[in-house]
Amino acid sequence: MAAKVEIYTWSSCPFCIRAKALLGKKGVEFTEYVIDGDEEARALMAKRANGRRSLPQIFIDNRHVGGCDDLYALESQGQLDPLLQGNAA
Ligand SMILES: N[C@@H](CCC(=O)N[C@@H](CS)C(=O)NCC(=O)O)C(=O)O
Repeated sequence: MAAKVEIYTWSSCPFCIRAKALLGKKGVEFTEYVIDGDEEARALMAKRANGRRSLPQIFIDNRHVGGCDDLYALESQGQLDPLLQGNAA
C-alpha cells in the first residue's frame, strides 16, 4: 500500500518546490499544507518535526523524514522508494 506523504510548505520556497518536484517525478500523491504566514501552523509542524522550523518538513506515514536535502539524501541512498511503498525498515 502506498504510504501517506505529507509536506509543509511555503508557496515560494525553493527547497519546497524542489522537494515537491522529486515527489512529483516519482508520481507520489501527497498532502500539502501551505502555511505561509501561519505561525501557529508552523509551531505545530515544528512540534511534529522534532523542533525543526525550516520549510519544507516532510512526513511519510507519520514518520518525520526531514527537509528537502534529507529527502534527496534518502533518494540517493535508495531508501526513499521503500518508504514510499510503505516498507519502512
Ligand atoms: N536544508 C533545508 C533548507 C530549508 C530552508 O532553508 N528553507 C527556508 C525556506 S526556502 C527556510 O525555512 N528559511 C527560514 C528558516 O530557516 O527559519 C532543506 O533542505 O529543507
